[in-house]
Amino acid sequence: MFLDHVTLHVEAGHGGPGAVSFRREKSIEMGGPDGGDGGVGGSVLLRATRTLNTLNPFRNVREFSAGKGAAGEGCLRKGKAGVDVLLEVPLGTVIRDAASGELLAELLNHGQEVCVARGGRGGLGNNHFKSSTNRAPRKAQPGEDGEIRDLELELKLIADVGLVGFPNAGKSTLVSRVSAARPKIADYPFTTLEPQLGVVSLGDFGGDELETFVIADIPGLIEGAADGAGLGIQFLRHVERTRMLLHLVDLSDPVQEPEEAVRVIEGELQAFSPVLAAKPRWLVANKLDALQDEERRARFEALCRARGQEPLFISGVTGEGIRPLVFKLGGALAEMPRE
Ligand SMILES: Nc1nc2c(ncn2[C@@H]2O[C@H](COP(=O)(O)OP(=O)(O)OP(=O)(O)O)[C@@H](O)[C@H]2O)c(=O)[nH]1
Ligand SMILES: [Mg+2]
Repeated sequence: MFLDHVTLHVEAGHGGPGAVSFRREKSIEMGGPDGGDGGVGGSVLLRATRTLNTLNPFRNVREFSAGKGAAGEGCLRKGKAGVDVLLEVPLGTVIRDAASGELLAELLNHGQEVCVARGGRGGLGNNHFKSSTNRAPRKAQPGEDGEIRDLELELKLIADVGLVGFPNAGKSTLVSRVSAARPKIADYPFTTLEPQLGVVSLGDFGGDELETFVIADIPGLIEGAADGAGLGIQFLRHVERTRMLLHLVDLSDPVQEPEEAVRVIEGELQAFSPVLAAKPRWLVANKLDALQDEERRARFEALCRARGQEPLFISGVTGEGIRPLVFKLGGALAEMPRE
């Protein structure tokens, strides 16, 4: 399974101590104070990146410490800042303080960054402590502690691909084939009552392991769903932010014609939101293994060609056509902008 929740321990770096030092010049045996300040400690930062879809990078390592600030030196030289720790997390990561539950950030955009543990300030060097009464202060500050905290990271996945279709079209079967998600599958309509997400890794299909996308399984739609028939269309909001839709058509259905399936689902999508209906949407014919009527295949092909789409045939049960579909999706998503 993929990791969508993790607790991390982060420690920012201690600030470096300020220096106690005095100027040395040829003519003066002991000049004024010139101790530089300590360097600031390194911070721990989280940055959202679109190249991740899970919190799996934190499976084994969950403790991170940033570098200490260096001590200040003579001649007013400031100590070097400690090295920051920058951790990459997927888009949709919600970050809370584990102790207080306080929401620290929700990282939604690529490159968005948040500092979760600030490095300690460097101590002031003795140069800051001279006064009219004390021209040779031997005092300098120690550096301050860096912040230390436990963080709760929770991933609210943003699906890339939404699955739509009639009940029983095989949406959940497909999701269980391509991801580690295990939605309930049964031969009656409305088996799926709540949206479920699965992470698809191209690595599982012989491709690049780092290439992943998220697929959303939602309940089936029927004619009149917009008016409340079946489970209605409210759950379509869960695929509103996806980048594209797959419309699964059961090609083995002896009653439902493919043209009809397309017309009904398109109508319901349109009724929910024209924006959703305008998203890129591919027709995918499922249950190829159980296809009785070869004429259906030809009609489905014609439907696809009329839309300028390559016909896609799969069987969620035998796995036929699934691997090419996954690669085709991966390739298309790589070209599509994210919101
Ligand atoms: N023969 C065959 N049966 C399939 C295939 N894919 C799914 N099924 C069967 O179709 C039935 C419905 O599958 P689900 O995956 O639950 O369908 P769904 O679209 O998620 O249905 P809802 O959740 O009710 O909307 C199950 O009995 C599956 O075993 C396929 O490729 N071939
Ligand atoms: Mg289902």
